Amino acid sequence: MGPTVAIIGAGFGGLCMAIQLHKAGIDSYTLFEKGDDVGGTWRDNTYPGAGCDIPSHLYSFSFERYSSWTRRYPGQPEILDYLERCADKYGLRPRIRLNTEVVSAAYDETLGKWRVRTASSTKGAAGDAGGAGGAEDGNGTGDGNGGRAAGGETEELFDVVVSAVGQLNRPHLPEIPGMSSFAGTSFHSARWDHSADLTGKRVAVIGTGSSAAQLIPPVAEAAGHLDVFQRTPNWVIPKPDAVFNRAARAAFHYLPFTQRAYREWIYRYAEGTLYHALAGGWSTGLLRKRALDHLRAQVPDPELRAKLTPDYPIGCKRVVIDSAFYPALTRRNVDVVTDRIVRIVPEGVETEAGVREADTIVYATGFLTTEFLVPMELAGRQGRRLHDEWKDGAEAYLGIAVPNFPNLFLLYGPNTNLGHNSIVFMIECQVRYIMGCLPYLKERGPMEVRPEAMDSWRRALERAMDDMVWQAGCASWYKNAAGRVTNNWPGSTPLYRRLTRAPRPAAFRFAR
Ligand code: N01
Repeated sequence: MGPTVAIIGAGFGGLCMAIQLHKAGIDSYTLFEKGDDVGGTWRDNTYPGAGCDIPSHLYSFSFERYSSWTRRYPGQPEILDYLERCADKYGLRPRIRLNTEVVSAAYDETLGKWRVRTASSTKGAAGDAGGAGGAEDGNGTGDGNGGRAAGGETEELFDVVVSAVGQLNRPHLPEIPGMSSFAGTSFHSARWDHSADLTGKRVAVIGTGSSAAQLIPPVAEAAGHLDVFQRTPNWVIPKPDAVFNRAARAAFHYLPFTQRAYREWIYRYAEGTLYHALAGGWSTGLLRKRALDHLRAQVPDPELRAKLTPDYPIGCKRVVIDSAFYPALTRRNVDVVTDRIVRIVPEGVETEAGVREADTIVYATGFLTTEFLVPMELAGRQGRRLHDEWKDGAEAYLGIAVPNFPNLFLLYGPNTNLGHNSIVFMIECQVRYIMGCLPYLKERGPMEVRPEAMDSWRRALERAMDDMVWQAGCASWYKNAAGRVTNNWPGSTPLYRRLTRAPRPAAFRFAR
């Protein structure tokens, strides 16, 4: 009998953790999922055109290669299908509790265990409301708090808690006056309202990040007229998508080395070209040139091109990887609006230059990214609240462990996001590390990272951050209100793999 493990969230992270526990013969885990199925972000984001701008073979588990990917860059349905297959193949379903939200977890020092409280969540896949219409000035829907049953909480004891809630799970609605006065339909990109028929309608899309870039082409095609409200232009590089023909798929299937070699090649390519650019290195100029060439090739109109040309260092915000976005913006039924939005009115969006009428407003305005593990309440030793410990910004040793919170492990935690490679790689590193901790737990009891280890980790991160492009020159979802980069990993992925190869006992305090 292994330790009892509570895993929170059934996306890539939670499923990976469950699979590795299962493979190790530890079936004493429970995977809590507040939505009504597995898949995490790939269950929530169903907007038209949703997909991944990281190649399929890299954006999947290294231990669960899938030879049937239909294209180089997978669409959302295909990724969701992959994750569902993984859950089925490894027999995880009986241990997954759907529609069950972890409300709080408190460490009981006497027992050396976590008291995990759950409540049944009631609405929809994402566990919260869908539309933006009822949200007055951005404070209402999409904060991940909805859907919790009143009362009816259950408490269970676990040795270990693994949070796998991700960084991009809570939609951000902007604070624009008058949002609830809008007479049409409105919703966030991650809570797509599939009952809204956009055919021939006047549509407004607010935001031009990666989600907007993916949904704008199909929306532009369906809509009568589309206004794209751009506050800041993004750097965009091409996405060389391609369908895998039968020969390629047969090669991946029957000659596994071809799949391994392909995966290794794209991994090294992403690492080599993009990481050095983010670190202000030799490839910055090349990447910038590639983006500007892409813009020039796809947008002939110099006035529109000027609007779309960023004036901050490339990589400072997440680079958009897309080849259909710019052509959609050049369509005759699409306007790129750069006038500042003043308010939402019943007829549409009012800017400094006047009202733009709309039947539907899509808020492609990103996520609440720097408030990690919200809205859960976690309490460690002496009842210390995790959110108090993190009041100046979330942080964790290796992005995984937090002082005073024994046997709590984080997947895709603070400072482990990438702007240049596959997050699945990072998750696998973290899961391997946590698996490496379990034998210590068995022999020496609950383990907790030492404050000194956290301090030296923080100093190393700060030193590495100095080189990175995210620090200055732009606002982004990578930074908290105080300007501290809480989300991104400033090193290379081979370095992270090395650092997380195995736990260093000297970095931890053990109960015995
Ligand atoms: O969100 P974003 P996203 N008024 O935060 C604008 C991942 N992802 O959902 O730049 C007007 O990037 C905001 O403007 P500005 C990926 O990591 C991956 O698109 O702040 N505009 C911006 O244009 C990505 O980075 C895939 O000035 C307002 C937009 O809204 C992350 O998810 C696919 C505003 C928000 O962009 C988030 O992407 C999709 C306001 N008040 C997403 N507030 C893959 O393919 C915000 N904006 C892997």
